[in-house]
Amino acid sequence: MEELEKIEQEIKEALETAKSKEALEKIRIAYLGRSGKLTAILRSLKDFSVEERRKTGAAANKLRTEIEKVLDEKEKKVIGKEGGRGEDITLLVLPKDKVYFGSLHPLTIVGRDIKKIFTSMNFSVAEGPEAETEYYNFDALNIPANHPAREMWDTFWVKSQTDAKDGKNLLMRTHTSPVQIRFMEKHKPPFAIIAPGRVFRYEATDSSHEINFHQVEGLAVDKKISLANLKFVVEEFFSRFFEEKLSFRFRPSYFPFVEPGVEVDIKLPGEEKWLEVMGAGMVHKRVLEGVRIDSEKWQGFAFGMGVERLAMIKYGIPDIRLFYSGDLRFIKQF
Ligand code: FA5
Repeated sequence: MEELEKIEQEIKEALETAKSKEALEKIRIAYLGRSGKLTAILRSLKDFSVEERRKTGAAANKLRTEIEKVLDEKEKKVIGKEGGRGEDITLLVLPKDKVYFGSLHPLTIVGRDIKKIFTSMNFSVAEGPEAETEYYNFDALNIPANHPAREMWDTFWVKSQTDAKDGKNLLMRTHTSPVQIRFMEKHKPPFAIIAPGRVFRYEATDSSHEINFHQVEGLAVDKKISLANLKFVVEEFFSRFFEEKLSFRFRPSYFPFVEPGVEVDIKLPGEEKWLEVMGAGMVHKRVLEGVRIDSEKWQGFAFGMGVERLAMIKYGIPDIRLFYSGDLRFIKQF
C-alpha cells in the first residue's frame, strides 16, 4: 500500500507538468506499460496473502482506472491545442463543418460567353503579347511619338528593355488594338477576328476604372464593309450576351486609328446612368496602308470593348474593384 501511495503521488506530479502528447505517452508507459510500475504491483498481487491481495488489488485497480481516465482526458485537450497534427484529421472535421466547392471567376464565365457568341458569328480568335512594343501599341495605330493622343492611354513602360526588331521601347499594352496590326501583317483579307486579352493602364482607380482589366478587340475587313455592319454586329452581340433588350447608344468619338470613330454606352438597367463599354469605328486608311492592305479595295470596322464593364452590367456588379478583391463572398456568387 505504501508503494501504491508513492506511485499515486509521482503520477499526479508527472501529470501536472505533462503538456504534450509525447509526455503523456511516456507516463502511460512508465506506469501502465508492460514493465510499468503499477503493472508490476498488479502482477505481484499473486504473492500476497488473501487479505492483502483484496485490499491492495482493489486500490491498485482503482488507481489504474483513474490514471487511464485522466490520461485520456488530457490527451484530448492536448490534441485540440496542437491542432491534431499527426492525428487522424478526419476526427477533427465535424459534421457541421461545410465543404465549399470552387467556381469559375465571373470574368472567366463572361470571357467564354463572348468567345462563343463571336465564333458563332464566324469570327476567329487571335492573340497578341501583353508586353508589347511601342510600335504596335502606338505608332502602327497612327499614334506617333509626341502625338497628343498618346495622352489617352497612361502607360506602364517596361524599364530598360528594348525590342530587338524595331529598337522601340517595351510597354504593357494599353489596349488590345495592337493585335489588329499583328494579325493584318500576316493575313490577307477578307477576315473577321476577335482578340481577347489583358490590358494595363497607369491611372487612378475608381468604381469603373482599374489599372489592369480586359478587352475584347474586334476587327472585320472585307469589301464594302460599312458602319452599318459594325452596328449590326454590336447589336446582335448585346442581345445574345445580355439575353435581354438593353438601351445602348453610339456617340461620335475620336481614336487616331479609326475614321469615323464612335463610343458605345449602355444604359444601366433600372438607373438613369450610362456606362461606356466600347470604342469603335472604321479602320483608318493609314492603318490599312501601313500593313499593305489596299484601302481602295478593302474596308474594315474595329471595336475594343471593356470586359469588366460588360460583366458589371450583366450581373449588376457595382464596383469594378470587386473582380480582383479576392473576396470569397463575391466569387462564390457565380
Ligand atoms: C480603346 O482602348 C480603343 N483601343 C478601343 C477601340 C478599338 C477604338 C478599336 C476603335 C477601334 P478606350 O480607352 O475607350 O478605347 O477603352 C475601350 C473600353 O475599355 C472602354 O469603353 C471601357 O469599356 C474599357 N475601359 C477603358 N479604360 C478602362 C479602365 N481603366 N478600367 C476598366 N475598363 C476600362
